[in-house]
Amino acid sequence: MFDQYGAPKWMDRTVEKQYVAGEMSIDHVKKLTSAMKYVDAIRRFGHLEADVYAVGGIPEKSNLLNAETYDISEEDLRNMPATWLWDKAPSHVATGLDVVQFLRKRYTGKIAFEYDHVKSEDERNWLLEQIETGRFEIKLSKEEMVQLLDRIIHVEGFEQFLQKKFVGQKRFSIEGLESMIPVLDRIVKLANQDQIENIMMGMAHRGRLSVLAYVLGKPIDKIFSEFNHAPDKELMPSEGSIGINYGWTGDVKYHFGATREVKNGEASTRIKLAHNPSHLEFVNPVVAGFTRAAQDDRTERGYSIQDYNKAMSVLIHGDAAFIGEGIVPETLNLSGLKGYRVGGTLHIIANNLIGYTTDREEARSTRYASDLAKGYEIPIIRVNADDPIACVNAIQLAYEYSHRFKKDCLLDLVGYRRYGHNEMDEPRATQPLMYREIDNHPTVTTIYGEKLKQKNLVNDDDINKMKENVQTELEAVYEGMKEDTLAGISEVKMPDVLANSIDHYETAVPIEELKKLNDDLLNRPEDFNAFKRLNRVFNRRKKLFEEGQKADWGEGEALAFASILKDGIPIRLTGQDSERGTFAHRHVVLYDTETGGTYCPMHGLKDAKASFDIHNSPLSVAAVLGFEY
Ligand SMILES: Cc1ncc(C[n+]2csc(CCOP(=O)(O)OP(=O)(O)O)c2C)c(N)n1
Repeated sequence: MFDQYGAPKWMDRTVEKQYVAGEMSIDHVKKLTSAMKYVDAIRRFGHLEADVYAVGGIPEKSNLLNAETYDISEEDLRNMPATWLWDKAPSHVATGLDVVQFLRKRYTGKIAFEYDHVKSEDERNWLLEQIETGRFEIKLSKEEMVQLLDRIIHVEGFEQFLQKKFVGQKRFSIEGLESMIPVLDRIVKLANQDQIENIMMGMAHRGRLSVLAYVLGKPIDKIFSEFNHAPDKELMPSEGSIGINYGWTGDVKYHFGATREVKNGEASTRIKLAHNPSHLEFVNPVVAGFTRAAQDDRTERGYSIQDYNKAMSVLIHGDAAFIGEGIVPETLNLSGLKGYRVGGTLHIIANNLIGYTTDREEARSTRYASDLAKGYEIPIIRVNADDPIACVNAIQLAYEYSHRFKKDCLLDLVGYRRYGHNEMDEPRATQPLMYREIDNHPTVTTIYGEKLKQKNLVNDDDINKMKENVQTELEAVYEGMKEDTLAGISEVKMPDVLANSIDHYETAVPIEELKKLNDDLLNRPEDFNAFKRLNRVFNRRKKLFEEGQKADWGEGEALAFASILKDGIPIRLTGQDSERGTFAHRHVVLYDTETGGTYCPMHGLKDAKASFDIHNSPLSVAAVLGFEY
């Protein structure tokens, strides 16, 4: 064969020699530019043909990924040295054809990548390098692969047990997206390794009980007991807020939050899942606010001091809700702003291809549920939920990006929904074809179990034993529940200030104290170039206050802030045009007329014992309110 065909052309460097000798034809140049365009297209559009759909059809072939579109043949590619197209090609990638085949594998596999919308060169290079070298991928040991199987068998077994024991009750099963649990496990592990003190999480109903049981470690008997007490057993075909009421707020079992402490060696990480309102996605700004609150040290005067290592945030979204609800872009818009940023949120779309009974085609004008994130330059990693190893790898990359660049990253976890929106709904009435496919689709434990069987890591007996063990464990918990009580679920009491009137609180401040605070508020740094017209306003106020013991609205507010800071209570004030005040009464951040630099008189208060944060917010109502809440 070698004699017959000789060495490949690229090896004798004919093309290179021709180039050096100035003999390169225009045809050569055309072929090279075509090949480069094709390679570029694979990087940019590989996601269009990626193998990320467990059900719901194989994506159509795209012309953008067709060599013919670029007028280049296999033969042409074979005759091209790899390094002409890809200077970092690994040594086994020799020809242009090898490059194409290698990159196709990388970009159209079980994980898809979209990062062409990211404009930072540094970030693009980093992502490209990670993706193409596969450096982010975790090398799971044999034991870890089996543990992963055991983990998803637990999740599946838990959901099946609930189905069996609490017939006709809603649980918003995770089935079809079981890999979400190992994904969250990985985040917890990485955050703990990085000594991040808090993981603040928000999510809606889908898979929440499994997350509570397996990620938050909520005692399973408690979950069972909440099922026993649900008065909505027979009623309520949809998600709603009628249900068991604890105290005055009233809520249902799949809205409860929880906290857990995980410890590994020295470092301890607290996971906090926020309570969820029925209103989808409204938890997003609340979780961002939790995270910022945990990061901000507010014990000294000036702006508070932020430490990203104190907390990170994780948000799990529904595919229909993420693209549909306006609160989502409102919250994403906060992510890069000084007053609101939290050093990167990990977003996971729990993508089951359907929202209640609404298909993709009806739910959005975009191709993907994640497309909104592109406008915020958030890298998108899409993964097939039927491949738990790919899922864990995908979140590893998302975490590393987010941690490194202190920016948001999104994992589009694509699976399906084995039942209806809830377990009382009949999805075959509205999605007959999809559910015919789902009914015939093996569960992830079966698919992954088969994979491990092929690797000789487990056999059928092992898998059956794992499954039986889960049912036995759960049965023991169920049988061991002594009484059907709700012990341990504390009633939420109405806060005093709401129960009684705020008028009971004494807030007056002695006039001498106010005078001193006022003097301090009028101090400026020596080299500060004040705006004269504003100075006149401040001087008029001073006169009015000292001579007439009167204060206008702006003066009154400034003195109120100052006295609160003196009491050691930090203040955070945000909203549209907060610094100046919409009607120009405040001016609590002053601009140097020569340098444009700023000075906040509240930061010059010698007696202040706490931080004063003030930020102009974007033009948002709900997200800003949620964040501050
Ligand atoms: C703001 C708001 N609108 C409507 C609803 C009612 N509702 C609850 S779940 C749901 C479908 C959500 O679909 P998706 O986001 O894809 O999540 P999935 O249930 O499929 O996991 C709807 C319309 C709600 N709870 N909140």
